[in-house]
Amino acid sequence: MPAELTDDPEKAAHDLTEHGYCLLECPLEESRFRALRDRLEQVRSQEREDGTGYIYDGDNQRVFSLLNKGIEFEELVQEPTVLRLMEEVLGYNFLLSSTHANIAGPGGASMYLHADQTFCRAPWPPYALVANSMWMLDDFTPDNGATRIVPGSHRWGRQPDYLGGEGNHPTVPVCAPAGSVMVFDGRLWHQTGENTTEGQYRRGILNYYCRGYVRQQQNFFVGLDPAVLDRATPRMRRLLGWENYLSLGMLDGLP
Ligand SMILES: O=C(O)CCC(=O)C(=O)O
Repeated sequence: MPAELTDDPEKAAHDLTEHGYCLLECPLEESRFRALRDRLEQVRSQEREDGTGYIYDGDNQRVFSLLNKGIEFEELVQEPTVLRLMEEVLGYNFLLSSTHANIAGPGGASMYLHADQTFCRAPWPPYALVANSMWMLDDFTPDNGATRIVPGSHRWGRQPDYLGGEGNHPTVPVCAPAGSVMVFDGRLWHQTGENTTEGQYRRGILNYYCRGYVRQQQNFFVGLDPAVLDRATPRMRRLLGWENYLSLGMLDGLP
């Protein structure tokens, strides 16, 4: 029985432990969701037009460093329902690791099967080091490149054995209406699906988090627009890594 779309945080937390992922009904008001989608669309098409767009595997596109590209994205990485789930998985003072969009374009190829914590060599500890959230800005369907997963793989404690053929392990698509959020354990094997449609773009935003002692994917200390830091809430500063984690991240000793 796969995870079911829910607005109940306890059911979501249960699915996340049991299945390695859960599906939340859109926690945003309609107007906020529309503003988010519109802003991503503006950035996506602007980067395509001015030649800075990262286009790959056919007509797929990544839009990196979203925090520097719109206030809507700052709010999104702090969405409380998702943060509560992240805290359950990643514990005290977890961090934002990166935020970017992945758009599966018509004819776009699938991504290789992977888990998000493959930076850590096996054997993995019996808990997740990272966790991800996929904000679905369009309906995710089997045809337009919905994220595909290997159910139960978060319990296997390792990445796919590519030489042993596990890169082709059977997967299932995670389908849900636009606005839904899939939160998933960093050990879950997954990939972007192939987009076999003629004209549909599958837009998703990946807000990725890590334990407080794991290196972030994005280097906010070097690359963050200073204006974002100037207006950052205490919670945002903590997510970005501006606060210490126990004895890590000290300045002149502990605060
Ligand atoms: O776009 C997706 O469905 C998944 C993307 C992904 O797995 C990744 O960027 O690591």
